[in-house]
This record gives sequence, C-alpha cells and structure tokens, in this order.
Amino acid sequence: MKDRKAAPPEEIQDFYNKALFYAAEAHGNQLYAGLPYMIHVCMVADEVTAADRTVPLENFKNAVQIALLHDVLEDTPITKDEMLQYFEPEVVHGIDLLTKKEGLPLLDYLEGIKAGGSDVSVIKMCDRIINLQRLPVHWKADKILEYYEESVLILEMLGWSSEYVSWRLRLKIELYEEMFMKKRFK
Ligand SMILES: [Mn+2]
Repeated sequence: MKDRKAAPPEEIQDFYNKALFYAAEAHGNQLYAGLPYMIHVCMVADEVTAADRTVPLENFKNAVQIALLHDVLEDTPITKDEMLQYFEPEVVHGIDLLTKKEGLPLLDYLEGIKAGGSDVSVIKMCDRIINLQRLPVHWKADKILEYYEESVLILEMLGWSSEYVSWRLRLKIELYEEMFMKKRFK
C-alpha cells in the first residue's frame, strides 16, 4: 500500500473513509456480482450502521472499519502486518477472525468469530445478509443448498449477538429459499 500520511481520523466519517480508501485500493479491479467490489463492503457497512442504530454496538468505529475491510485479508495479498501500520490492532484482529483460513473447518471458523465477541459476530451476519441477496450465476443446486445450510448455522451460532440482525438474517434466509431453492428444486 502507498504511504499515506494524513491527519489522524477523528469523526466516524474519517474512520469510514480511511477504511474505504484502503479497501478500494486493496480490492482493485475485483468484482462483486459484476460490479466494483466496493458495493459489497459498503452494503455490509450499511447493515452494520443500521444494526448500531437499533442497538448500539460495543465499538462502532472499529466495527465500521472491520466491515469495510473484512475481505481484504481473504481476497488480496495484503497481510495482517501491513494492515497494522494503518489500523488499530482490534480492527485487524476482527478482520483476521472473519478471514476463512485454508483447511479450517466451518464450525471452528464460526466458533472463533463467536469468541471474538458480539460486534464481529454482527459483522459476519451482516456479510451473509448481503451475500444471500445476489448469487454467483454459476452456482449449481448443491452449492445453493450448501450455502443455505451454512447460513442457517451462522444464524444459530452468531444470532445471540443481535436480535435485530438475527431478524434481518432470518428474513433473508427465507427469501433466499423462496427465490433460489423452491423454484429450482420443484
Ligand atoms: Mn464479504
């Protein structure tokens, strides 16, 4: 990443923009549903913002940065150490918890997030709320079903962190079932 010496951020907008610039540079030309990848991370950050408005998160400034940066370690060559030069250790730790590691079983991955606390659990649910609304076109029925089951497990394991976000996720799981499963399996 380029060296970026700016005044330290103070307001939430500054925290948001710092993370958004970093994420945009990191994800470069990556796409989400055929659109610039930033649409995905901004939608996740918006869900997190709505959650915080309903019941305040433990640390909203960190949470909004984690939301914007949550796919950087998973989808780009950037390392934790590089991110630590720009972001608080708690932020980088949260992103690390949300990063799927090669060979790590799903249950262990979700246990790690759960142990990471309620904010990071909320962010994982927000990510899934967004992803359930648009599916990669090449997904076949078995992958669609697997993603459904995984989403139900996410709700079961992380739902404790927010009643509001659980309600949102439950709704999106039901819509997913309606839109992508019933039609295809009939
Ligand atoms: Mn994501």
